[in-house]
Amino acid sequence: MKNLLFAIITIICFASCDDGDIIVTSFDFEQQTLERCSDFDTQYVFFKINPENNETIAIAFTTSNDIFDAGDGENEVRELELQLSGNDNITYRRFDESPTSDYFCNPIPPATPIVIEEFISTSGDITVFTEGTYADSDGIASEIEDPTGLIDTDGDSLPDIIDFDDDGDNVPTGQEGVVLNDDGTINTELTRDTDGDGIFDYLDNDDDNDGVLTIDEDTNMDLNPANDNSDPDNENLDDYLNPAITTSVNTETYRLHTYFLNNIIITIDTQNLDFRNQNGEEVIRDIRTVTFGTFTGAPPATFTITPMF
Ligand SMILES: [Ca+2]
Ligand SMILES: [Ca+2]
Ligand SMILES: [Ca+2]
Ligand SMILES: [Ca+2]
Repeated sequence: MKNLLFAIITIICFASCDDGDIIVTSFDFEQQTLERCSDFDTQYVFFKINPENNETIAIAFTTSNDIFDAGDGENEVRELELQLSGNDNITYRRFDESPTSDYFCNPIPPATPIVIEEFISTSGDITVFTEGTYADSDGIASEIEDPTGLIDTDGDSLPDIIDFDDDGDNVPTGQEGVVLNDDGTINTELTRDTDGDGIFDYLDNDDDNDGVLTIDEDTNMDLNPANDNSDPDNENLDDYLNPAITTSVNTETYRLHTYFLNNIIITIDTQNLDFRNQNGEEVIRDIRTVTFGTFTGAPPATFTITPMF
């Protein structure tokens, strides 16, 4: 990904200038932090403020895609190509004094500060790159759980690193007796293996090896086998951990799963911009691909899904 500044741009005057006049100006926001308004539905607004020159540049674009989701839970970079049009535009403004971020995050722009100069590009191509790190909340760090990121123990299409119920038995991994060493690796002595078959409970879909899958040892059928205790001699032992109880129901639904995208980085590239000033007399064209900015202020994104059984 290129990391160019935005941008030395040539103004070519029409009408108001003599033929052949070329004015070189600079929209230089390289040092400014990219900020974001979060109050809009499907329109995203990102902006930079240069308080020294009382100038700003903002991009607005609409997409039904959630740009804070890198994609399918496995690929950690996604490219989204969009085109500017109408209210989806890039606006450069110079003011009589520097605005604050409230200026952009208001559906109706405030009357002050006063706009002295404005250039808007309502055409051009933008590419939004979303990067991040997917993870679940099962207590095992992804690099420990599966450094390849490819293993899907229960075959529910969620890789183990984002699957909070790795064996698909409707008892979350975090409740299946995993014990970690100080370095985050799995303690093979203390991690629970109820039936002693060499498969830890969090990866074992028949934890007590009684021939009834844990997911089916759910007498009250609430998609939680960890609250069914029908053995009067072992009231504190869940049926799915009790080989003496083999009551079976037919469960064909996974419980709701949650995973996260952390360390989100949004990078916006632009190309083929075509700025016009208020009266349309000046045109600024920039066909190059340049980076509008990089945004790192997003909180982790949360995803919920019920995998197909
Ligand atoms: Ca899985
Ligand atoms: Ca997992
Ligand atoms: Ca299990
Ligand atoms: Ca049992």
